[in-house]
Amino acid sequence: MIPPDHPRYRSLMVRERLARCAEAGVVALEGLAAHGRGEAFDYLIGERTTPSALLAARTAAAMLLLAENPVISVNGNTAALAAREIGELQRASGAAVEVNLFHRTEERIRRITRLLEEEGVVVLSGEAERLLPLSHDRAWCLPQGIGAADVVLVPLEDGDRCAALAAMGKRVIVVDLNPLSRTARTAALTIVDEVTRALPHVTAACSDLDPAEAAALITSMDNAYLLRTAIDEIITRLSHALD
Ligand code: PTJ
Repeated sequence: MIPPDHPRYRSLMVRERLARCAEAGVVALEGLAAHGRGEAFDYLIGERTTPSALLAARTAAAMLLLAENPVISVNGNTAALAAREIGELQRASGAAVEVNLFHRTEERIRRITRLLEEEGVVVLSGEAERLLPLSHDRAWCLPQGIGAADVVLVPLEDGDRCAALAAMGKRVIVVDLNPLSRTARTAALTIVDEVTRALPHVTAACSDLDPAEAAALITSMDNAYLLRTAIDEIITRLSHALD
């Protein structure tokens, strides 16, 4: 039992949830290691949404709203951490939701789908096909989902699928706490923020952006600037660490 007055209560509760979801076959064991890397970067950015991450979240909303076929791609970690937030974003943006896994088994797809549906997410179903030029199982996706998407939001992604999607002409938005990752540098837009903090900002912006602001955000989008700003935040925090 984790005492609520523990200074790292929230972080410990999140770890406990992920451990339970790993036992239930939703989160891959490798997903626990991926979470640890995310935690380390979150510590470095101060466990808060930075102004540049907020700008990225609003730009992501603009991209989703102006897309013809937006799709949110969900893996085990994202489902375990943010099923409710995915449902809220789906309702605000009109995006389709598809489960796409690195450590893919039909059983995990079923369990993750059930977890998402319990939180009100409408999950695409159908016959997946090997549509992406990748040697691993993230290549499997639905022709009417990621296959037909023009904009794909992928929280906690690994870089090569991001590159494959971009090479197919799709605009990829990622949520990744690591501004140095290949994924972050390959995406059209990177939100350097923790997924449960980032998604509600995207959802809120879907409701309050007017068309002129949405168009302006897309015109001025600059992923290199967003990544540089995130790295500058980390450098500033580190340089004041012992003040
Ligand atoms: O469920 P599966 O089978 O699709 O597998 C999912 C994992 C996460 C195991 C798989 O996609 C993977 O190995 O991912 P990577 O390559 O480790 O990348 C995950 C990225 O997400 C890392 O750069 C982490 O820093 C980042 N990350 C981890 N937790 C969070 C996060 N970013 C935002 N919010 C988090 N909570």
